[in-house]
Amino acid sequence: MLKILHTADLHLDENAGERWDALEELVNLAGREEVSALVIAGDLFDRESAAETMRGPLRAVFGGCGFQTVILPGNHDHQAYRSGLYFGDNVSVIRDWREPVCLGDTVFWGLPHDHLDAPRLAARLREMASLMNPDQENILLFHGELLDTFFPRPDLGQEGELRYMPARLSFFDPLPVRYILAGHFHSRFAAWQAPGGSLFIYPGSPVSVTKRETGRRKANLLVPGETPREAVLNSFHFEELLITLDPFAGEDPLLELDRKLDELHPAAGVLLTVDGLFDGAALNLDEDALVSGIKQKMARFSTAEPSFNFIDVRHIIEDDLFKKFRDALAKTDYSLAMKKEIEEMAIYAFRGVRQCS
Ligand SMILES: [Mn+2]
Repeated sequence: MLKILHTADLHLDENAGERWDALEELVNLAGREEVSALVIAGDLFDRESAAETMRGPLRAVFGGCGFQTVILPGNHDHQAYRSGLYFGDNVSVIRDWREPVCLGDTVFWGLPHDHLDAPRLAARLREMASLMNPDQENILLFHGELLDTFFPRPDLGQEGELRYMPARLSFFDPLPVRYILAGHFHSRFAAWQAPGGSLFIYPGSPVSVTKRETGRRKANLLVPGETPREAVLNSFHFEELLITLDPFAGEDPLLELDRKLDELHPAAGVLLTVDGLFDGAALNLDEDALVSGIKQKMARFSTAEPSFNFIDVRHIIEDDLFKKFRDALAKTDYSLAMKKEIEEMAIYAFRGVRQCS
């Protein structure tokens, strides 16, 4: 078998430069790892028109490589691969399920875009199995949904409600293949052993396309004889960050934010939510100053979308009645955690009283 780098769902788009950067990272990684093949298991392009404008520059990216790129059309980009189109030297497109791509003694089969329901897909795979020589190393490229395991629908990317190529792991049993290199599921790297022994692998998108695709992105590095390796990429990816302010913490929330931001990769797109309550008087910080402080800290990330749900409750903490309540609470035997919870409830209750009056 060959050494292979497997990815899918780049969704290249003229308006999303980070996806192009991810493609270049993958090509560089494939070169460094000296793979024989880069497999793109569907949705290289977000749509046909993106393929039209990007085919030119792509030729240069793929053309200079010492490996073969094997592309499977997906549900987003299947119209981009009309016969006769040139994607670069060393690029093969699987346009027909009966016509595999052979590299050395490895045979790459694929199911290009089709509208198959589950029974017809199972039948198609049985037909494909009859064309395969079990004495050869056969690898299947597949772009579609695996029904065996539950994925929340948004984890697929932007697919609406339609099921695309719905497969069960058992559908692949008739095929004499060791690996099923798949695409369509964006969220994360995931692999399953099919009952017949083949391994089904979703690498996850190599660059975040939607905000559901959080965390460092990966690709699948298949080294002959080894279990598939998760190659962690430096590509753009979303990260969710939640900071809940505590009105009695005493620490400047901007310091906590700094600490959490330091743990993120510089290419992260930060989805920050700051909620909770704070005592602006104790911190010498009003809501305006807190917002501009947060924005300043976030400036080092190219994509930062803060959501501000916090409230300065200094007027309540300084309220005489609230102070009396806190003193009384302090003298009780409640645990610290319970006292904190009661204090917070009391602040919310005091806010309600003030708003009503
Ligand atoms: Mn797809």
